[in-house]
Amino acid sequence: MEFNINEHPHRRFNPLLNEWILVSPHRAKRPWQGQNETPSTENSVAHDENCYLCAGNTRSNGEQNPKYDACYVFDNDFPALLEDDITFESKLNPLFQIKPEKGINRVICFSPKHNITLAEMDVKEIENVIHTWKEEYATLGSKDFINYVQIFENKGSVMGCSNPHPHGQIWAQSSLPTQVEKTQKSLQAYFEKNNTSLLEDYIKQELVAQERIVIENEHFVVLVPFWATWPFETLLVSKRHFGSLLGLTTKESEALAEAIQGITVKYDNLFETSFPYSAGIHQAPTDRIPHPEWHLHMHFYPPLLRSASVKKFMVGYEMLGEAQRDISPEKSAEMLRNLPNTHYKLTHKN
Ligand code: H2U
Repeated sequence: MEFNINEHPHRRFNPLLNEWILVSPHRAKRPWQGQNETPSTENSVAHDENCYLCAGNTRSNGEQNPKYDACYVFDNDFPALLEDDITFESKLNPLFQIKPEKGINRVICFSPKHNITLAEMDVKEIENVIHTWKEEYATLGSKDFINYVQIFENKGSVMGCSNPHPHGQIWAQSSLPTQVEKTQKSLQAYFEKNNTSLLEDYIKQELVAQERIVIENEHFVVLVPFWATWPFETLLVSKRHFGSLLGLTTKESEALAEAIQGITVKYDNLFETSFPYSAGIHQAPTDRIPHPEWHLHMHFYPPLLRSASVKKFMVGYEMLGEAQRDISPEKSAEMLRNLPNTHYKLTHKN
């Protein structure tokens, strides 16, 4: 039998994380009698008096939000990291390693409107979110104890999001977190060997192949990566090689907003639901060392597999062996690419 990439089980290599994943494209048709998620219900009110993120409301610690009219950022009232200086005596034992970690956690409300998400915001509003991310990256990253700034969004209760109000988080810290350190090592090794950016070389080949591209505009590409783990995972990459949000030109900020709007609209249109995901930006560390190997990109990791209520579980083999996917990245890309670019709520209104 000859190998058929759409039929036969195979493994693919993820050059960013330096690990393999198992692809079982023939398995997407299997019956499902397991858990069904409850698709998110619509929030009809633009201002919810019980929401701790809405403008003018009181948060759970008693502080009051200002009557903001665009983005609003505040220090997380329940931070995972603390800024305190602590003395620590390192006792070297390779099996019991410990290292104190300093950092700052921030919450960013994307809009005062409680009942929308990035998918329903216009390009100008998303550009404003990007501008806020950029400012936070610059301010937090300039602190001497902050060497990395992770910007991300958990969307939907299935992804652990605590509140439907459109918001994201920022965790800034003194160490490179594990996923970022792995990415950094891969980007660096590639750059040292080839003197080019791994992601620039990768998207050039993807643009020729045209098999996994979902959206392309003048400055950004959104694709289902060759090595995608989650069924509808996408990677958003700048065409030009630069390391962080600080490198964005005005035109590129606009193109990034368009790309974010484009992919989030397609996601919502896939199952005509507010599509859950965890998404975040990977960019250069802020450790005051030049990082020519870094290339700005954004990951979208959505959990849904075959409908608004059936998610992919990363359990058993994935926990003990390696990540596995059922639908091929090429099929997912085709499905996303063929979806309308107008949000289904707007289409249904007309
Ligand atoms: P998630 O929905 O992704 O959990 O993000 C919401 C964050 O908001 C969460 O980290 C913080 C939580 O600690 N939060 C506050 O800082 N103040 C509040 O009044 C409630 C929630």
